[in-house]
Amino acid sequence: MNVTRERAAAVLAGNWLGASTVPSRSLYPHQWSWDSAFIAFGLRHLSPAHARRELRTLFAAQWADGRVPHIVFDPETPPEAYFPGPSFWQAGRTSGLVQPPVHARAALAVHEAEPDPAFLAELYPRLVAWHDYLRTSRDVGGRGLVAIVHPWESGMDNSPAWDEPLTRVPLATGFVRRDLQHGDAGDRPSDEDYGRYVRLAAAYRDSGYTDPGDFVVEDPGFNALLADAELALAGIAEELGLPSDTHREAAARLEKAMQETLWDDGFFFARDVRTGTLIREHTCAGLLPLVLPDLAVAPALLAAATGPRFRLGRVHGVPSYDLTAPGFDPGRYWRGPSWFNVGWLVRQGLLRHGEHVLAARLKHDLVETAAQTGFAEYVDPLTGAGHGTRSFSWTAALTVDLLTERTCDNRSFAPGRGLRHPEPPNGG
Ligand code: 2M8
Repeated sequence: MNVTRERAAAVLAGNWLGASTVPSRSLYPHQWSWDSAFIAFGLRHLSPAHARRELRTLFAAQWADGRVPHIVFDPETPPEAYFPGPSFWQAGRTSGLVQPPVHARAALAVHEAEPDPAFLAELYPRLVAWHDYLRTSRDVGGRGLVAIVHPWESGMDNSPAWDEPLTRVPLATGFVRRDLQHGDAGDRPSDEDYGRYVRLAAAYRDSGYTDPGDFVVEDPGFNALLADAELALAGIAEELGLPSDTHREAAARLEKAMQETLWDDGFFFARDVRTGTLIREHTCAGLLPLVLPDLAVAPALLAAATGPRFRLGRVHGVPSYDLTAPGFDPGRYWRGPSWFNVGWLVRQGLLRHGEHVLAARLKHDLVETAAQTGFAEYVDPLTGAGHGTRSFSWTAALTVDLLTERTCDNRSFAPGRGLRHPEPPNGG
């Protein structure tokens, strides 16, 4: 097996908790929602049973209202290992926020690696309920788009696009950040941002996780991934011999609403629902609609991706923020560095729009950079230097996916190192 693929597989084995994978043993010692989906894309090539187990564990924590929580806490990890932990959320063993819905695409991909209709049949109604929750409870703006109610829900926590809506949120004090014990402060969100995140999450919690509150934003990344997830759900329905039209129609409606509401001046921007205005920051979320194969504005969006703001193909990965903006910071979290999940998604988009040369260049860069940085959480787009934590699960998993073409190699996945349940029961 390729050495990089072997090293990536070892990272995943080391981060396997027994029924799911932690994004990082140190910085993120629980299960995260969209991380698990990206992890499943890699695990499916190494052990489809573990990939199925990863997604089943996440969906076992789904709420009755259909939401899939953004964190599922590991009961055996000490409470002080991560803040905010279960006692903050007061929601049993989960948080009450969500993350981008990449799970249907992951479930279909796992099935493609090793067909398992029973797995698809089990997940399908759960995925439908998840998407229904988003489409109904989260259409706060009433325009057919999903709104996020906390920066953490975007998965791009401290994106500069959230600065303006966050000014309405007062700062919380009196809590202890745990992340700074594991990460360089210059790579992480500022104390001020963190104070607002905590205040906002506490207010949502105190409303019983129902009142959207002060931060209500329609994010192009989140909505594009939901539209893509509806297309994946159509694929799952077809595999199960069920009608798929409703899912394709849902995807088309989302795409149309995004086009009418969030597209302006050659780019997709987030919309602040509370003020009704577009937030004119060019972030990588605005490139994610490229994953949609029928996107009418794809040529213009590709021009934005390869233009001076993102310089796709001429920098490392896909910068999380406009390279020409005064606030661009190559090392700080979602304010400039390139993240591997975004690069992997944009590559999918390039392939869907026939940009094979650029897709190949991006793939080569992602794999090389992941290997050279020890599977860093994110990298400086200008130098390729690693930032954040290392041995980061989705970096490793997506590297495995990029290095594998539809094969499964069970021998290459060998979790060990004090794991509680190394093998999934009943074949996962
Ligand atoms: C980061 O978010 C968490 C909060 O959810 C944090 O900063 O503590 C983000 O990069 C998010 O996208 C990711 O899912 C999570 C775990 O990797 O870390």
